[in-house]
Amino acid sequence: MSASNVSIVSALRQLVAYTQLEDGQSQSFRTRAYEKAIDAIVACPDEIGAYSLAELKAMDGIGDSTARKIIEFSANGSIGKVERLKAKFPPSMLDLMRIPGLGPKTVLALQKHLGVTDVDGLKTALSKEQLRTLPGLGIKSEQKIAESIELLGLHSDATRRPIYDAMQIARRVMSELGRSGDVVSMEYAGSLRRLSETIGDIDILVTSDQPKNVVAAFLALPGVTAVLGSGGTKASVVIDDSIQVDLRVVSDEAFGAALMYFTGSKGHNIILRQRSLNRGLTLNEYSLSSVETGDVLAAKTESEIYAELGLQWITPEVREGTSEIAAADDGALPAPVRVTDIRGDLHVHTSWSGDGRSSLAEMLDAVVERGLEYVAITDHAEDLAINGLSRERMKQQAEELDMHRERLPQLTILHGVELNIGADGSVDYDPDFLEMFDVGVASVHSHFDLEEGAQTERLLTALANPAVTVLGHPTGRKIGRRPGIRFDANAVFDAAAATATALEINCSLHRLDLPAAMLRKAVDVQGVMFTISTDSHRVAELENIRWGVSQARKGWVPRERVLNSLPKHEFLSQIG
Ligand code: DGT
Ligand code: CA
Ligand code: CA
Ligand code: ZN
Repeated sequence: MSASNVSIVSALRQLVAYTQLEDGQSQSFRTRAYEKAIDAIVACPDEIGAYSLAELKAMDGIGDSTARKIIEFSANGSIGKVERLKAKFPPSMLDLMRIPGLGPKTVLALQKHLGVTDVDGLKTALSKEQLRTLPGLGIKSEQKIAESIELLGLHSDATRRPIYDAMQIARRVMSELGRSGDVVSMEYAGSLRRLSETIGDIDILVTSDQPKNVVAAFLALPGVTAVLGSGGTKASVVIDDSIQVDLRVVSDEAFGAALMYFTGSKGHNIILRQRSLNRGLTLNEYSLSSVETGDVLAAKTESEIYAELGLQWITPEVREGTSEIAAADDGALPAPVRVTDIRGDLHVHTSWSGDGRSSLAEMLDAVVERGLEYVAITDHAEDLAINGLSRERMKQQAEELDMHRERLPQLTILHGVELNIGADGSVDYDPDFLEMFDVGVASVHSHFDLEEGAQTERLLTALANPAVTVLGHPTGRKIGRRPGIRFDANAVFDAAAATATALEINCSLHRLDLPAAMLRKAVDVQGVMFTISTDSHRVAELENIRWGVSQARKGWVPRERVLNSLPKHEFLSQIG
């Protein structure tokens, strides 16, 4: 079986990183050649793993040396050059390169002069004030690096990966493994299925009557950099030196029981097992069965097992072992929001603003294709230095939208704008100009370091602005990269209710903002409404709606509190 495009691309990305280390610089003619090849492969609709050397070289953007490395990877699942460099530079040095302020040159110097090759070593060196002794570094850069580490949360647990990264790898592994003919069904479980923000390891569950073949295919996947263990029905590997993936193969009859067990959380499982015992039943990864007779009551699906325990099916996102089982018992767990409940997307960018990748027409067509009833086009307002639209451009966009309204009568197209909340809570343009918009999504894109009181005031001012319909990605966090602003949540949620401003649940896996714990608080404030919007910058990102829906579930948000689940006329009268 040849390697898929996604695997080839991630192998080339690794090659880029190691080449940067080898060269001690971020860019060289070699890294540029690899990156050009990556772009070419990403844009290529064919599976290039099956191409010959000549066919690869004939592709625009792929040169001789890169083509040879792709052939090597397709044949061996690894690239010799990368393997050689790994012997010199431990993979943990790549983690160091991800820390803002640490380029390849500094990471090399850390190894050469201090013997530091990982985050723990770096922290020790920082505490001994050794970085300032390195060539080209000083006290200032030492402080900067210490701050970066602090912000990234690397001090707490460097081994967990942001969900975005883990999801990419899980989907890649599953698409590769699915190509083996022996897989009947497949699902990711564990913290990934519960939509945790960071992932310790990826758990993948497969049903098959040929478990040995599935395990063999798993061990041979491209991108496997270590095998931690394997047996007849399970195996653990490391992918891209980056994250552990655990595989379990079970029979199709036991899929539900196994999926429940490996989804966890551990706390959820413990409470359910106790509940089973109280009823004379035993629950494990194979089945729910009678203690006395051993008869199997349920095993095939999760719903049957929950039903036998007198419970409604509990959506994985809330299985944290807190109060979800008690709530389900009382019928107090909200019915989970579904992707099909969403009738409109209220945060969509186009190539009108500099960071949008799809045209307005492409976006609108894709929205229609997805069966939405309404959409708000919300390109960036003028204060966002690189991407924002001037007043003139906004007026032009309004005219163009009229054209599309004629072209697409089945879709209600709203003219929106993504406003920037300034340090003082003010937004772009002036009140008269703002009146032209149907929807204003106001977001924090700057001044992340103000103290809590100032951030609260800032948000309260924005919420009080009549042009603001929705507070976009309210904390501004980027999971694993930026902690987001701190504010008095009670004050902000009360104000959201009082001003009828909806709180966004941003669907990007980098953001998932509001975070789940804050959603649960906001749900408790009567009158607060939510929007689930993709913040798409290209057509493909409209798909991300599923993550926002999942995040809403994790925050116990009831369907009727989701503004963009309302039928069109009701929705329009609400945003009036
Ligand atoms: P992670 O990997 O740290 O992000 O979090 P999880 O929840 O994916 O944890 P993991 O991979 O260790 O285990 C996956 C699931 O398997 C876990 O959520 C529940 C189940 N599980 C694992 N070990 C145990 C155990 O000792 N007892 C019980 N009841 N369940 C377990
Ligand atoms: Ca896990
Ligand atoms: Ca695991
Ligand atoms: Zn946006």
